[in-house]
Amino acid sequence: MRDSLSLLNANLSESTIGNLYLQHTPNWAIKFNPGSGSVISLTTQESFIMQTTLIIFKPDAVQRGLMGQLLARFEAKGLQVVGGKFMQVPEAVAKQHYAEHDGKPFFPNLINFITSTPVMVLAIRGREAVTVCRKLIGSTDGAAADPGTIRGDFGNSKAMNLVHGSDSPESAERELKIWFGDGELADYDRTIQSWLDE
Ligand code: RTP
Ligand code: MG
Repeated sequence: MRDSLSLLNANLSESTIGNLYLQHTPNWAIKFNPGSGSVISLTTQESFIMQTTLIIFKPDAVQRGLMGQLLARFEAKGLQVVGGKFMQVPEAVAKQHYAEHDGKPFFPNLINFITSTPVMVLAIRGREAVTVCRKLIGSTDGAAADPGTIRGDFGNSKAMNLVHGSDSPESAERELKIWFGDGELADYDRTIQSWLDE
């Protein structure tokens, strides 16, 4: 193991997953317990693509009293809430968030909708969280969304589709900066983490 570790020493970078500390190269991750310093595993990096994504429970979810049921789906999947705020969305923030849709016919209605009632904004972290959350949410139009997804199970509308989720890691990075300031995301350990991300 020592030889392997010294071979990997060049290009090491550091990150954490819950209570586990990682050093990794683009191809390999060394996972060890920071308390004892003991190595837990040496695995390919693909297993450990941790991401944080932006989720919004939209006004229809708030009005319909669905926030608890929706959050339960993300928690049941093993994802970690690392940020949250319940807020009335300023028009400027709505326009910044949905800037890619500016000029489309549905844009004015979208801005009216998202600013009509407070929303719950969440930062959700986990392995492949961007893609995983988009799958949990389902396709844009509730009428077309698969049963088992949030939009497939709770709605039948394209405009009022309950939940927003970032559509790529780049979007997640951009959107998280819009909704959360420095220090507003919480890095904390979950003792259950090692049972969830193997
Ligand atoms: P979101 O950004 O809210 O997670 O939704 P999405 O990726 O599934 O869909 P997107 O194409 O980004 O559209 C953003 C939101 O605009 C509303 N919309 N209305 N009437 C229409 O044709 C139409 N198309 C989109 C939806 O509320 C959609 O979620
Ligand atoms: Mg979108």
